[in-house]
Amino acid sequence: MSNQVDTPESPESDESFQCGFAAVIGRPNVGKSTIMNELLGQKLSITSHKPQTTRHRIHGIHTTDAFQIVFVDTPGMHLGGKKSINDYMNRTATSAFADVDVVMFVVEAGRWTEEDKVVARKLKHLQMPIILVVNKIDKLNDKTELYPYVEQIQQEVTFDALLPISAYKKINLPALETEVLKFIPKQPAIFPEDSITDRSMRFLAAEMIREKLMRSLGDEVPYGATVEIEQFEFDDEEGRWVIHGLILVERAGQKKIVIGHKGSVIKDIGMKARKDLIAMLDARVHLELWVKVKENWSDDARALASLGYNDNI
Ligand SMILES: Nc1nc2c(ncn2[C@@H]2O[C@H](COP(=O)(O)OP(=O)(O)OP(=O)(O)O)[C@@H](O)[C@H]2O)c(=O)[nH]1
Ligand SMILES: [Mg+2]
Repeated sequence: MSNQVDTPESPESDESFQCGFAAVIGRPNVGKSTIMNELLGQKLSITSHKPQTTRHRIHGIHTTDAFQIVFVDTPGMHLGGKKSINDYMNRTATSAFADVDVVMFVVEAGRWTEEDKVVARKLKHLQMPIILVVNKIDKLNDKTELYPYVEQIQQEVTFDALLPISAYKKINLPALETEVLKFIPKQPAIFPEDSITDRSMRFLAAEMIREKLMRSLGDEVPYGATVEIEQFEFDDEEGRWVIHGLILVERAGQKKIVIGHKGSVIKDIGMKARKDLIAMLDARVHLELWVKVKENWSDDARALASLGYNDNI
């Protein structure tokens, strides 16, 4: 990572070394995953302009010679959805702050919604410190609007620090890191120096494909889609990764949309996903995608578990 400095001492031998967990919590679409990626200095968690992009908890590990922060990106807590997958996502987000050292409560500058209030209520009885991260300040024309906005939030949740930022315009990100570090205990690193996440390459590959579905398709279809990696192997002879991804949708009509006219949509999704996979694996990639209908997968607890929507991960 860019700010890593070579030092003869291993991080573990340094008594001032800090290591701990920081959960990134908030309603959908406030920019949680974008913030985590920016703090990590690399793209790990998928993002899109649609709410409910992140469906799983994912650790992003940032290690330097002075600290190791494990960011815990979470699905946006939301109201409205009544399916098993909505329960899974809300449960995953709520359980994410059980064992962390600090919570980053992310809100969107100028917008305080019913869903934000739900998150605030969940944070109210927490023992651990809370940093209120007001993201997307680049969207505010008049910065003085921040004062009444923060005052309104203050009535519903007590926080230990406040930081206005823009993940998109990279404003105040080093200050946010400094703020997080104030709450990270002194202890040796938990994960090896070169670990980036707790998730497998296979999981990240499925997520990259799902990101393209979120970004390329209209408003409804992405919510009925999930991705399973059926093959993930390195072909020594060809010197490339062979990845087979199965896109599951809930209805025949959705399958038609994902495939597109003469396969144009799925081809575009495949091209974009392949580009990300090449960057992630730093090798050539042969990607094949299929689409299959699996009715009601998002509201069927057993189907969800078999598709990796698993509380124990
Ligand atoms: N203008 C602006 N847009 C931002 C900023 N940060 C994130 N975004 C955009 O906001 C949208 C949502 O970002 P995500 O990072 O996917 O949001 P999230 O909170 O992880 O959303 P869920 O995973 O659905 O809970 C994307 O289109 C981002 O590019 C910011 O600082 N300014
Ligand atoms: Mg997200």
